[in-house]
Amino acid sequence: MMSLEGSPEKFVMMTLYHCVSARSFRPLWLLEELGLPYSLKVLPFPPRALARSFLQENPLGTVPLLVEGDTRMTESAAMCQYLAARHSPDRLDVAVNDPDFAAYLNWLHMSDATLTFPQTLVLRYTHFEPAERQQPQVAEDYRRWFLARLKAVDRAVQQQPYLCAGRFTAADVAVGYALMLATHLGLSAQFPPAVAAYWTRLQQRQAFQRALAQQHQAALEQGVPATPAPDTRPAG
Ligand SMILES: N[C@@H](CCC(=O)N[C@@H](CS)C(=O)NCC(=O)O)C(=O)O
Repeated sequence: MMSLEGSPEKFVMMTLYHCVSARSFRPLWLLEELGLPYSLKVLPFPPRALARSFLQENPLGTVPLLVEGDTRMTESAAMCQYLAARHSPDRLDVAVNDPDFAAYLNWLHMSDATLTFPQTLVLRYTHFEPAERQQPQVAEDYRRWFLARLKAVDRAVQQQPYLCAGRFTAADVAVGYALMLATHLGLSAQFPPAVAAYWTRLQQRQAFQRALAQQHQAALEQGVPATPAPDTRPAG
């Protein structure tokens, strides 16, 4: 039995419910960074339509869902904070007494609320909705919204290789996923040079590469299409 560092707690295998390259890539990448054992369950996208039994696990029908014993989480940025604090104190988290603690939390929350959310509107109104419900103007407005909000990342990575604390943290994983999604949306050509270089640095990490390989292999083994969720298009 494995125990948490410095704790007599019994080891409980984590289960991550995931769709290929959806927001659940955040905890998947972080699990690989931490070298923790986990079970990966890959679902077709969107699970609410194509894996209806998943609604019993998560009534929202969304991924990620992280289960660790009685702990159940459905927010990807919170999972990054949880996994880093619980499983890698002083490595991928930022301690409460660190001068960059507030910046760290701000990046974690910004990763989804400010940098991923507008992109989901682009996806929905250019690709996921049927032709008669598509809204090119909404998509264009939120494309611009995202690129404007990216200025915060640009300013940070012009001055340092990672977002905060002078090192790679869970916040880089959370924000990195927003850049990954933007790449699927064809927006990476519009990244400012410092953001493009930062994104290249993140993709070069071995744990990032392993997370890509793991999701691909798990999808094949579990008979789920390996098409990235953001590249999925409704049938017909
Ligand atoms: N804020 C949540 C959003 C979760 C979410 O909406 N996930 C998307 C995939 S990226 C999903 O499962 N969509 C399927 C659906 O809405 O039915 C997070 O960061 O985890």
